[in-house]
Amino acid sequence: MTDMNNWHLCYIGLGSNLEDPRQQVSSALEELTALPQCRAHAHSRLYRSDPVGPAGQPDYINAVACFETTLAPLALLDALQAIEQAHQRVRIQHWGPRTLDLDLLVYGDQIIENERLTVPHAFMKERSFVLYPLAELASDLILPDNTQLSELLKNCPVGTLEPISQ
Ligand code: ROI
Repeated sequence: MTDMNNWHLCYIGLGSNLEDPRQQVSSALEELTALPQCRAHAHSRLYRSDPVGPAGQPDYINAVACFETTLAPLALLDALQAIEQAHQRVRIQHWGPRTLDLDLLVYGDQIIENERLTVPHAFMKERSFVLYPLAELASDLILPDNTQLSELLKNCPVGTLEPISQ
């Protein structure tokens, strides 16, 4: 389904900790720019982050991308999942290691809750590996529930998160 006259500003979180994570995230960033009905704006630096979830898995590489799209939310989700599949996504256990995760964090000012999609993303408010890259792109972002990104950052220590690219 499309909405050709309406461009929606979106933020996508990228994460990988398997199969050359840096390369996974870099090439996914390029693939996002090539999606139909999307115009890419910017992406954050790449970050190295300690895993959230079961211990003993490799470190993650994370980033956030920003673009506009005329794709409806579920059509965008399909497109993101097609990219994940193309990376032969492996997800062995819940909250375990994965080849590539693409999370729709924010879709304009919409609040979406259905069986496939929760937007804004359910855990983004407490995850440094989402909030700090996001703040690079939109430090004054206000979520649809009126939460300010700057307030979320105050409650979310940067910890060991570190940028690894310019
Ligand atoms: N941990 C980090 N650091 N980065 C991620 O992208 C990430 N993604 C996940 C879980 C398994 C929750 N942990 C993560 O899905």
